Amino acid sequence: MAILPILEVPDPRLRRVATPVEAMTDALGALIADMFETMYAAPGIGLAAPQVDRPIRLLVMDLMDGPPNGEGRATRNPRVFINPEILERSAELSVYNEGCLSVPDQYAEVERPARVRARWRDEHWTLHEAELDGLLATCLQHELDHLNGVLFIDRLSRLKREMVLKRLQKQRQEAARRAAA
Ligand code: K1U
Ligand code: ZN
Repeated sequence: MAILPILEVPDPRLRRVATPVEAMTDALGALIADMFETMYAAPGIGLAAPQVDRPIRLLVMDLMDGPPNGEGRATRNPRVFINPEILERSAELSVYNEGCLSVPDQYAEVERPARVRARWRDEHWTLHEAELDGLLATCLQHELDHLNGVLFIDRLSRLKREMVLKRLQKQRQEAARRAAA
């Protein structure tokens, strides 16, 4: 297993539209394992294959909403989505303060449909169809955007997007200054 480098804005590779996955293979299984290791190390709750420079329609997620362990704490609940599609979106919207591993340490409120009906395959190539809500719906929409070359900052007003990118630039400059000192 390996931790993969995560592409960051403004890398043009984040803007590619990803291609469908044809079949489950050993190589795909190895990529899924690497993506989970990368996501947990970041840390994050989701990761799309284009973020690690694999422009295919695959994403992984873990909202740590598994059954509580003996101490009553949340446990890992890894989920794999291959070729995910959104079939229906609710008219009702919800707002979540989203982050993105490709826009490091920047958070902003994004409005999206509160519920979606989605279809996807898992790592056993089993087909699923379900209505999702809450953070699962928000995170799936965020990750599916990555498969279409869209970032959460594209869904902000121009003013808010510029503020986020300016903050990121400042943070990068400070990190470079500290590294040079
Ligand atoms: O796609 C990504 O870049 C991952 C992103 C997923 C996401 C977060 C919030 C709303 C929608 C989608 C992240 O995981 S950002 C980091 C984050 O949210 C987090 C990190 C540590 C603990 C808990 C959350
Ligand atoms: Zn993201």
